Amino acid sequence: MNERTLSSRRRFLSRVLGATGVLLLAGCERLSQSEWFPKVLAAGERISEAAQTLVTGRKAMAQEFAEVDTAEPDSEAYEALAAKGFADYKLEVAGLVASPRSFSLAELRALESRTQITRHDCVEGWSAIGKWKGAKLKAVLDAVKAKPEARYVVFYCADPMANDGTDLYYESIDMDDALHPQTILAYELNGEVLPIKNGAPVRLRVERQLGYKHAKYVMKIELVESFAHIAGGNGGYWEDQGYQWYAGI
Ligand SMILES: Nc1nc2c(c(=O)[nH]1)N[C@H]1C(S)=C(S)[C@@H](COP(=O)(O)O)O[C@H]1N2
Ligand SMILES: [Mo]
Repeated sequence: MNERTLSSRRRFLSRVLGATGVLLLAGCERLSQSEWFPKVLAAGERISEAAQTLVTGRKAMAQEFAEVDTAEPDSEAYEALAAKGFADYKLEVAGLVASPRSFSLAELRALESRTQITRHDCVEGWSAIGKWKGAKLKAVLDAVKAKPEARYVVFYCADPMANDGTDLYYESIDMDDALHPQTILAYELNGEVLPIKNGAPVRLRVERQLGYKHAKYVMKIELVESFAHIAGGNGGYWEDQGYQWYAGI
C-alpha cells in the first residue's frame, strides 16, 4: 500500500503514535495550548538550572514533535478540481434556506470579507498562528436567506477518511458560531491563495473552537435543525469517534 492510499485517519493516528510518550499519553484527549502547555511551563519554571542539570544533564535532549503531514484529499473529484486551479469549484449551500444556490470562488471573494491573525489549537498538542482571509459565513447565510428554524450549519468536505474512499470528513457548528464576526470561509492564508494542505480552495475558520472544527476542503454547506440523521449522528467526523461536539476554547 503506498502512502497516498493511507487514509487521513490512519495518518492522523500514526502522527499521534509517532510522537513522544507525552503526546501518546495525551492521545486524542481534549488538549489545547491554553490548558496543557502552561502547566508544563509552570512546572518547568520551578526547576532551577542547577537542579535541571542534576536531573537530566546538560546534554539531555529537548522534547521533539512529529511533523504534521497533512496530505491532499484522496479523491479523484478533488484532484480534477485542483488540476484546474479550482476554476470549476462551486460551494453548494442547501437545506433550511429560502434561496439555495452555489458560489464560485469569484462570488465568494465578492462577499464581505474579514482578515484575522489567530492561533489554531489542535488536540494533538500543537498550535500555529496564521493570517486568514475569507468571506464571512454570515454574508453567505444572508445571501441564501437562512430560515429561522435552522439551528446548525453542516460542512461537507472532499477528503475521504476510509481507505475505500467513503466516510468523508464533515463538521457542524451552531448559529452562534456561524454568525460570529470571526467565522469565515477562508480562501487565503498569510497573504497567499490557500494552499492545498491547509484546505484549498475554502476552509472554515471558527476561531473560538479547537482545530478539528475548522473543516478544510469544504464542498457543501447544509443548514439543518438537527444532525441526528447525518453520518454517525454526532455532528462531525471526530465527534462520531467520541470527540466532544462543542470544542470551545
Ligand atoms: N476536511 C478536513 N478538515 C479538517 C481535518 C481533516 O482531516 N479533513 N483535520 C482537522 C484538524 S484535526 C485540524 S487540527 C485542522 C488542521 O488544519 P491545518 O492542516 O490547516 O493545520 O484541520 C481540521 N479540519
Ligand atoms: Mo487537529
